Amino acid sequence: MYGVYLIHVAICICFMDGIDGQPLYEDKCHVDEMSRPCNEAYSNVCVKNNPCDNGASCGLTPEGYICKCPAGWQGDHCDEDINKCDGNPCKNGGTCNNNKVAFTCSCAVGWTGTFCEVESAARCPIGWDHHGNSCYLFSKDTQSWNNSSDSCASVGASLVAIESQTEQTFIQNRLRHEFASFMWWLGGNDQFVSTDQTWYWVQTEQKINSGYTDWHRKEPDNPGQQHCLAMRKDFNYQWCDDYCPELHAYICEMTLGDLDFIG
Ligand SMILES: [Ca+2]
Ligand SMILES: [Ca+2]
Repeated sequence: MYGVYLIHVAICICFMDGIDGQPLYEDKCHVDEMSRPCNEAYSNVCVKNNPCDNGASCGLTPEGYICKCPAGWQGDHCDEDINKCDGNPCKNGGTCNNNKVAFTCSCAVGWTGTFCEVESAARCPIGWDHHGNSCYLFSKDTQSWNNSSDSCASVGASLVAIESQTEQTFIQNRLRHEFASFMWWLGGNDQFVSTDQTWYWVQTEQKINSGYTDWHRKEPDNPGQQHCLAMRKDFNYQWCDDYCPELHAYICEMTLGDLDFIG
């Protein structure tokens, strides 16, 4: 029996070599004429009563067996799931999902790639126009300024704030070529912050006359009465004040950073 034991030990060390990158049994031991006892031991320990979970390799050792774990698993029996999301490998606000073999990243809008490290082109919702860092919706209906503002808010936007010549030019071109409405509400109001008739963009809460403006030369012409900002076709879509209850078309704007709801 002693002799058999020694043979067993020698061959089973051979199996240990096997689990370090080599096929377990065949390559290392099939030429060994004394391999049969170990072959039987392997069959009993690693095949009939396989102690290794999750597809791990099983090998014999002088002390018994050893499991070599596949990626994503750890522990003596490879039954402990390694948290692949430790330290959050997902960048730019991505969410890590700890799957069985590896992790995956659910990327925030505007990012893609395994680690959300690649910037992707953000998209505007269908029916909206993209310009610069914003999406624009040109209404097909007419409403009061307040209801127009509510309509924009209901789709996650606000009445447009025109803050540069390029934005004004973009909107003018769209209105000239594709829309018939005579007047359009913009997101300006001179009763928004206080009643002192200072014009503000409601979207940004910035003073309109401190930044870019494109007032028509005769406007605003009714301070104290016309509290809402609009653009008129016969003014070449320059700006004017108007009575807020008037029914006009309107333009909604949302910035691409607000597009959280688009997957
Ligand atoms: Ca804007
Ligand atoms: Ca006016």
